[in-house]
Amino acid sequence: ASGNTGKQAAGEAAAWMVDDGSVIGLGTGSTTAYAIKAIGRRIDEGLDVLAVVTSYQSEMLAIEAGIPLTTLAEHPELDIAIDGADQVDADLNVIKGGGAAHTREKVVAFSSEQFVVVVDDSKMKEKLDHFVPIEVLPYAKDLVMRCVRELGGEPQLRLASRKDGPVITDNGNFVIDASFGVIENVEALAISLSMCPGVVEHGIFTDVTDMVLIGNTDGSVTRLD
Ligand code: DER
Repeated sequence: ASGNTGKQAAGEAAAWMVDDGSVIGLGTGSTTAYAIKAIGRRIDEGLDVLAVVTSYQSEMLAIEAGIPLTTLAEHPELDIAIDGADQVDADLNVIKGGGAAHTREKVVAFSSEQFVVVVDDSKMKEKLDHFVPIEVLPYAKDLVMRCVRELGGEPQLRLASRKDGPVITDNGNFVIDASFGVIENVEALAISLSMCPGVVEHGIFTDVTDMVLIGNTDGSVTRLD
C-alpha cells in the first residue's frame, strides 16, 4: 500500500547506517520493522552486529530476522539506535509512544551515540500537536490525570482493543494519552510531565534525536539533521 512506501524507504535507509561490528538499539513499530528486516538481510550477507531491543514486538521481529541479541546490562553504551515516531517537528523534537513502548525506547535512545528516527512524511509537523503518551504506575493513574488537566491537557486512559480493560505495557503499567493541542513550549511541557508523581515516562523526546529519515510516498528519503 502506498502508505507503507515511505515507512519502508525510511526504515531500509536506516539499516544502511549500521556499521559492521556495532551494537545497536532497535525501536518499536511498523517503520522500525522495515529497518529490522533490512538489517537481517545485511546479516545474511555478513554484517556483524548485536542488538538491544525495546519491546516484545521488536524482540520477536529481531529473532525472526536472525539478529543476535544482547542487553543494556552487557552493552550500556550503544553505537546507534533506530526508532519510529508519532510526530516530528523541524527542530527534531519528537513525540513517541503510539506503540506504548516509549519508556524503554527513551532509555535506549539516550544510551546511544547516535539516535536515528525513521518516519514517513505524514509524521512531520511544523508545531507538535499529537497527543502525548504517558506510561504511568496504575496506582497513580488518577493523580496523573489530575496533573495533566492542571497542565491544560485532556487525559484518556488507553484501553486495549483485543483485551478487556486498559493497555498494559511491557513494564506492567498503564498508558494515559494526553491531548494538549498545539504544544507551544515542548521542553517546558516535557519537564512538567516528568514532575507528575507516578509518571514512569512520557513520549516527548527532546535534545536526543540526531537525524530523522523521512520516507516520501515516491520512495525517496529526505534526511533531516
Ligand atoms: O511507540 C512508538 O514510539 C513507535 O515508534 C511508534 O509510535 C511509531 O509507530 P509506526 O512506525 O508504526 O508509525
